[in-house]
Amino acid sequence: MLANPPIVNIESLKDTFEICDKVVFSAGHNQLPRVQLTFEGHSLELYLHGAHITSYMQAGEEVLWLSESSHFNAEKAIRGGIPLCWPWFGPHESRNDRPQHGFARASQFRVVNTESNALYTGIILRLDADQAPYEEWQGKATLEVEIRLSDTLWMELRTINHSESPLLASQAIHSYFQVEDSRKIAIPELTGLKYHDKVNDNQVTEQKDPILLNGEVDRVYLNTPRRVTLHDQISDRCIAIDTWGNAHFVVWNPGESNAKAMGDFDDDGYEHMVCIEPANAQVSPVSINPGETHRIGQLLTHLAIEQ
Ligand code: TA6
Repeated sequence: MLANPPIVNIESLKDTFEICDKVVFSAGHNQLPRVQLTFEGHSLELYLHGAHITSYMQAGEEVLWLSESSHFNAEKAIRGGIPLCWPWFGPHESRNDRPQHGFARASQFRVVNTESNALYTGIILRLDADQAPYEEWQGKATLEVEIRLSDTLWMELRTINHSESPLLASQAIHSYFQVEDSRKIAIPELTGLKYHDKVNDNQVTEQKDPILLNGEVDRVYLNTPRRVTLHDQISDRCIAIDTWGNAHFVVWNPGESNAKAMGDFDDDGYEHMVCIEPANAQVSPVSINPGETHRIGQLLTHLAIEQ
């Protein structure tokens, strides 16, 4: 949590950034500031807390999984939806007094711009460099998040290095996808790729057969293609995840015992979700030169199933 998160006045957000019924601000769970975007028959909900997307309804169908046990408090990340892991992914490399997955997902972003046009409804949010809660990150980097809703969901994380020296950062767009049964999904593009298996001492392993989520799965795939697809073999829905600026995809499902052990994770939630995350994991962080901007992003597209 930030040392002193900026106080947000929803009325002033409405006055400055609201756009008819396309971009609407309100008090969400626990009075956290919430934004709802709509574009034709599609809608999206996000919180300024973590610039965290909590719902993406594509033609009326929810694409993301959100835990009903999520805390929705200023100290913790919301469980589910699309948490943003920044400016590091995973445990901090040297400090055990730093939170897992960085500080952006438990920080309050400010709105920079909102947009409604014939192609999309969009919003840009920013976590300013002086908001960093840790001295080693004070004034170093800004995180700008842009989200565009149409019949797809386009989003990009931009890291701007304000410092005088190269900035090492790892990050992930930690999307929780909703599925009918996590044991009945396919991500065909992963077959044949090597991955770090975090459930087996980070051993580099090859994905010989189609992925099977049966128990805890926590993998950092290497040399990944720009697109992977998530096939729900029960509902027949297929989501394409097109990405840029990432060297890896992370695939995670906690399995039954880990889900039960997490207070903010529904006990049976593991049966209905899979995380597929474009990432730059710590195995190879990005180096951003002074004054430069690094971009990582994803485009989620609902693919009609070929009959
Ligand atoms: O992305 C996979 C992962 O790094 C797992 O190791 C697991 O820790 C997951 O993220 C969730 O982390 P969180 O801090 O949100 O509980």
